[in-house]
Amino acid sequence: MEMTLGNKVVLVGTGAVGASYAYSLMNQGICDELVLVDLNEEKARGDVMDLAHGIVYAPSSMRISFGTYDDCKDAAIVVICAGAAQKPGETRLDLVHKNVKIFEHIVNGVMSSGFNGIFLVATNPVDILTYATWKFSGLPKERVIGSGTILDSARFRHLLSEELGAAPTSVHGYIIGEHGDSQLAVWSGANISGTPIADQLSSERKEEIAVQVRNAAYEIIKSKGATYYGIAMGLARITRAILRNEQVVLPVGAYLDGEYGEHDIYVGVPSIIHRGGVKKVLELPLDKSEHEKFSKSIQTLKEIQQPFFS
Ligand code: 6V0
Repeated sequence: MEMTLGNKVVLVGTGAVGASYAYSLMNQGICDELVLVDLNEEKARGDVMDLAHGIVYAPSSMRISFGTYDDCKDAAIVVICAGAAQKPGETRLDLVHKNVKIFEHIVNGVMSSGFNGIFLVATNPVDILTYATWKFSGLPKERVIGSGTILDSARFRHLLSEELGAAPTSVHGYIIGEHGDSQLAVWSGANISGTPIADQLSSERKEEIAVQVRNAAYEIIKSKGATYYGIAMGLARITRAILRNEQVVLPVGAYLDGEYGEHDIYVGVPSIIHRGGVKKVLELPLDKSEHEKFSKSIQTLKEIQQPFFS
């Protein structure tokens, strides 16, 4: 059966991340119709009202309503930001038990509607939960996408932009691997206008930047309890790339089926995004140490994933 087109988005989970994502969609005029679903009906209904009052000042109109899983039937994208959030001191991987259970319920609910679009997953641990969404949904791997390292790569580019005094859009570099502690910065490919960045920074400075990227979430959570604006913009960027068939390269959580010599795992890697989801996973020419770190990151994820999906 042909996948669902159109540009209706259903958001499951209107907590801090979900509500910020909805706000970004509205501000950027990305879709015509947005439906909010949450276990906490009252909160979602409040968000619908609050957001609806902003539409008159948005770049284009957007129908926004409260809904249920039945509304996913003709949705182009279902975005999942629902679940338990990371508590101070808790790693993203600590969340796995709670959230796999929640996801089984949500994905089954969405699929029962007859949904035949694209899933976009943000809930942590995002790599494992993207894999869980793929398994529970039975959809083709290209149509299940995780936020992967979209946020980590944005944090990396932000820090590099400050370091080099150039706009983050002109500074290119990727964080790949787990959206979590085993991620790595691909220094070998980081560049400003094609000029390698690695040569311009000392080893110590590079390590400091990579650590700052890795610890950003912990730092923000410590100061204000949660992180949401950065990821919301990242999710909106992926949504726009899908709905407008942009064929743009973004670091998302994509399924590896032989790329980088790895199999059966969702992980953050640069990928071409189009209307059908992930069009192609790009294989960065990693140096030896990067390759080792990437394999290690995948191993870390597999050890957590295997007990659930062996
Ligand atoms: P939050 O503010 O607690 O919101 C979670 C929402 O999920 C709440 O509104 C709940 O009512 C709702 N919810 C819980 N269970 C269900 C269910 N079964 N069905 C429907 N709704 C449900 O959390 P917050 O919005 O801060 O974070 C959401 C998730 O995003 C967490 O797992 C975070 O760790 C994760 N993040 C992911 C990032 C990424 O880069 N991928 C970045 C930041 C946060």
